[in-house]
Amino acid sequence: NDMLRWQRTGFHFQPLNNWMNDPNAPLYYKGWYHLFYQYNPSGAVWGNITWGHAVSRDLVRWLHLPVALFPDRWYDAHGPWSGSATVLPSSGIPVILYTGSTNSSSQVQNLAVPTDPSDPLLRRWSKAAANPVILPPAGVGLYDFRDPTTAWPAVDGGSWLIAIGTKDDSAAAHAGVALVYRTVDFVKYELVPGELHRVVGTGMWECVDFYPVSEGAKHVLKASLDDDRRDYYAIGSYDEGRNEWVPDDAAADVGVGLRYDWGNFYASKSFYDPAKRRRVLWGWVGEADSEAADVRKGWASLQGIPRTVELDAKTGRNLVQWPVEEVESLRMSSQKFENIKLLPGSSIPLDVGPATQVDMEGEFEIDAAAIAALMTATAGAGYNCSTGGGAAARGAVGPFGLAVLADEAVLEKTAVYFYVARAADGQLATHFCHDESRSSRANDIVKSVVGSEVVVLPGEALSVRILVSIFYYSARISF
Ligand code: DQQ
Repeated sequence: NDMLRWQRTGFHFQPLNNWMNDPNAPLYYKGWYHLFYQYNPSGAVWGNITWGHAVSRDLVRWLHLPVALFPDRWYDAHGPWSGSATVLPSSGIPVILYTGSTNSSSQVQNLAVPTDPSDPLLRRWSKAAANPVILPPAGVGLYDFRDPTTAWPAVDGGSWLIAIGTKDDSAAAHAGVALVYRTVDFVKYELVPGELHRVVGTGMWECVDFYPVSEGAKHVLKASLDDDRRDYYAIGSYDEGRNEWVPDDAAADVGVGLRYDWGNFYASKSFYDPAKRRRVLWGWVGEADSEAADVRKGWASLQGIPRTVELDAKTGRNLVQWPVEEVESLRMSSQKFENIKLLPGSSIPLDVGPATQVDMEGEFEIDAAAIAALMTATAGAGYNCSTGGGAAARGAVGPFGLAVLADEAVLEKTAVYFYVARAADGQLATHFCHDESRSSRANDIVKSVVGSEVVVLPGEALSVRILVSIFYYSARISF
């Protein structure tokens, strides 16, 4: 157990100990990136929620700071829950809006401002005397009204708009809904008539995120679906005058279409980084192993390495994400393996030597003859990562890729692979999947085989980037 307690991961952000969930209010201030997060200071399970706080110069190396928000008022007695920051252009100072789970567990929105804006580390926060600043409006469930977004400036040039997620269970709609509020001073708010968007059947929308891409030509709407604990986004057009966002493709609407990630990745939140003029995305990576194991090791969850996110110029229909470039500053040595020929059924060990963290880039070219043969074979019913038999089920062109975190005997391995198949329409479709079914020999772990189709243009090589974070033992953890 002592050994377990000292286990840490690399790459990803984690507090020194205990439980963490959603990323909150990411922001950039006076040369520092700030990350807040839902944090239980006294255990490795969800509860006693506060806002943990850490800062970084480069989004990679973090300095842990004291808890920023405690549940010390009636309006957040059961926890300062998730929220977002908005940096006001007039003063350059951020404000935070967060959900309070009140002393009766209803959900209200609260305002907090820096106590000392001259402190670049923003260590102390003052809760507004006017709190709570937003109560659930008529018709909205007291327990279904949470996670305010970052504000965006309205076209009137004077007011701000924010979105808040809820659900509508009337008339069996079970709809996820995003409502919009207008404010001038972040103290008084007005519900904007109508709804930004709703999708029937998707249930409660947690941690809504809403942001422009492609210089504002399109807007991304993201919701975290409480029902299935997954993040879904969609690309669409925003009309402020009508208070409406409409998806480009109704069949790929929020909650039914695109996902940021097929692994554990929930309650994500983005922010605009003015220093590098990019949008950066954070997401909570929950544990796949048991609560008992979390308690034994003394901590639970990570924030996945932050990603830059932008509209995929190639397709215009989806986002592309990449680990922030600063991650590359962690590279200490490198090795190249070239011209490796992968034959059917073969597996080739790559000796990367001893390392606790590995950042791999791979590129695959498929033998033209194999593709030609695939095209002349009878078209199948298509392929699906989750039902395709995983990394062990061999097809004509796939699975091929990388097996990481393998032990000497390859009894354990995590396979990350491509699979090229003919879709039902006869066209080639490339799938990118990962298979956790042999990622550990422990039997109390959720092991998934997941992935999706990826767009590949003719002549494009298949490239993959994998950050492997190997558990290491920390010599000392200070509390
Ligand atoms: N986690 C927070 C809520 C949010 C949920 C509570 C999402 O504000 O809806 O810890 O994981």
